[in-house]
Amino acid sequence: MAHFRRSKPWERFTEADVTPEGIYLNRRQLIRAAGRAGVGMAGLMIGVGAAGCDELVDLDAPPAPANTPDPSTTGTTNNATSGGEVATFEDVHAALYPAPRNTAYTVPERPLTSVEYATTYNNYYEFTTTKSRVHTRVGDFSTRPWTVDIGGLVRYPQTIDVDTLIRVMPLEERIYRFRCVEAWAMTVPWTGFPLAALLRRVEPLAKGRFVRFVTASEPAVMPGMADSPYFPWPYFEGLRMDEAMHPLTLVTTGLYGAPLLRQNGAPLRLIVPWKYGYKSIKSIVRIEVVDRKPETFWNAFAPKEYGFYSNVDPNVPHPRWSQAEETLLETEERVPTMPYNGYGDLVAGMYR
Ligand SMILES: Nc1nc2c(c(=O)[nH]1)N[C@H]1C(S)=C(S)[C@@H](COP(=O)(O)O)O[C@H]1N2
Ligand SMILES: [Mo]
Repeated sequence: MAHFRRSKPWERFTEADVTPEGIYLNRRQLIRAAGRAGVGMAGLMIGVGAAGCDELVDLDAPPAPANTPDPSTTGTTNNATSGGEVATFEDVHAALYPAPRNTAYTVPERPLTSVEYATTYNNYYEFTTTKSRVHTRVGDFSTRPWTVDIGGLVRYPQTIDVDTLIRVMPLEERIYRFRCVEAWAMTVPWTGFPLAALLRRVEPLAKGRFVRFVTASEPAVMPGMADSPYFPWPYFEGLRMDEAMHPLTLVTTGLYGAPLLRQNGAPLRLIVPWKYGYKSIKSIVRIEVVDRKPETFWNAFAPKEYGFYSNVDPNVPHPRWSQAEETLLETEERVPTMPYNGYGDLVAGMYR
């Protein structure tokens, strides 16, 4: 990421560091949102003008697909504008979505799974093990304010406010296949940024060989934690450094052109599309660079059933069921499972 000023420390990753790389890509949305909300552009446009900002086009891009506003984000404000104007982060988010689509990542052979299915059929055991009920149980879980700790073996460990992060990182939209180990699959557009872009900013040290991730642990508002006390809470996951740095590995902030809903892992989750879905950890509060292969939630719980790498593989059955086929959510079509979930061209080289 040559455009990051790497000589400057992570401590600059603040409001004042909302630089063109984070903003100018989304300028048309910013302008639209400013018009809607009556927000002055001066503050939102901090930093713009320095680079690549000469084309004011496409002001009338189509609106985002319908999505339900997330009441957990209501009412909090931030200082995204200057001159006494205060935008809520909802305004800021409205300005960031939909993010520009990266057409390098599309799924031509499968239908998109509707937002209704993707937001009402969920795995999120902190809330319940019943997929169709997760979205009814997230009501007391607040995703603001929210900070993410990024540390371990990095040069610039940092605790960062999620809204600062979302504004600074280069958001884009990608359509990915998503394959749960339970043999259902969906295809949806995620919004996010490559984990590599974030890791480069904190500069992993040479001895950092793996990255571990931890989910929020709020038993008072996550009823599934008490319902299933035999799980090794909080949820935690890990990737090898090359997997973490792979361009497919997306820190995800949105789904279907809108901020993530809580049932999908708001405010921030991982998407690792060539691995079984449980690697795609939700509501991340900590990212840590470590020197040894970290333990993972599902491997700790059932080591014979869930490994660390968990790459999608039709030829390796789960001990209790086949992985040769999968069922597409919504259409219920049965299709053959693809090695690496169809991303073998891009990732198989990491496993030779
Ligand atoms: N913290 C946390 N992350 C999680 C899970 C979970 O239970 N808790 N479930 C995983 C599993 S098994 C899957 S298939 C996906 C489901 O993501 P979705 O509900 O957005 O489809 O989230 C993954 N991330
Ligand atoms: Mo899953």
